[in-house]
Amino acid sequence: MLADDVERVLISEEALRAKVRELGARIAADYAGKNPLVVSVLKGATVFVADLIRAMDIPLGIDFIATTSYGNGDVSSGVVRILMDLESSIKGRHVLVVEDIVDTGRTLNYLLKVLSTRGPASLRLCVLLDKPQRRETPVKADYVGFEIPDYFVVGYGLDYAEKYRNLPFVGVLKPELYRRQEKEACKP
Ligand code: PRP
Ligand code: 7HP
Repeated sequence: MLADDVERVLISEEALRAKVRELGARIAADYAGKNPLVVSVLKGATVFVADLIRAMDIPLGIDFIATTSYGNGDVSSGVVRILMDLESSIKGRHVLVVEDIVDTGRTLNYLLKVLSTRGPASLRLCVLLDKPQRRETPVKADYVGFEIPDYFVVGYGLDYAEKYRNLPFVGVLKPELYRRQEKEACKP
């Protein structure tokens, strides 16, 4: 089973469900009458955003943008790129960027800068997980699900080498597996 690779569950399915419901209600109240555009950052945020928008009982639009910086491993390459851009214009729209995690801050610092140049009516950020100890570049999220310590976590959209995104909880991988996978990832 996929869950056997996890050393311990950091955030349970129940805790995720409760937090998403609470965030969705708060965000919906803040955006009432504004028809926001929810921008989901691929791929990690997909599971979170699918649950979050169903907890927001207001009219909204959704669009997707893909960035990459981590490649296949656990250490950021440091170079952020947009791999796939939004379909819609954000000019004059109330934009809410939804992301799974802010770690060093490089991805979101870059992405928010790019989006802010496109003339949105407002631009806010919602992240499920925040690892403040790892921050290298400033990023201020308007909505945060959970602050977590400096563990490499998987599940609920988050991957290690593209695996584990479909775990229904957020957990810490078994260290031996992590090391083995790192070696495997380094094989030519
Ligand atoms: C992950 C995550 C964030 C970013 C956070 O994306 O989804 O976008 O890393 O790290 P940072 O704060 O150090 O920049 P990744 O590039 O691994 O792509 P993915 O969402 O497709 O997994
Ligand atoms: C990116 C990322 N992906 C999965 N797990 C983590 O802990 C991560 N931090 N930054």
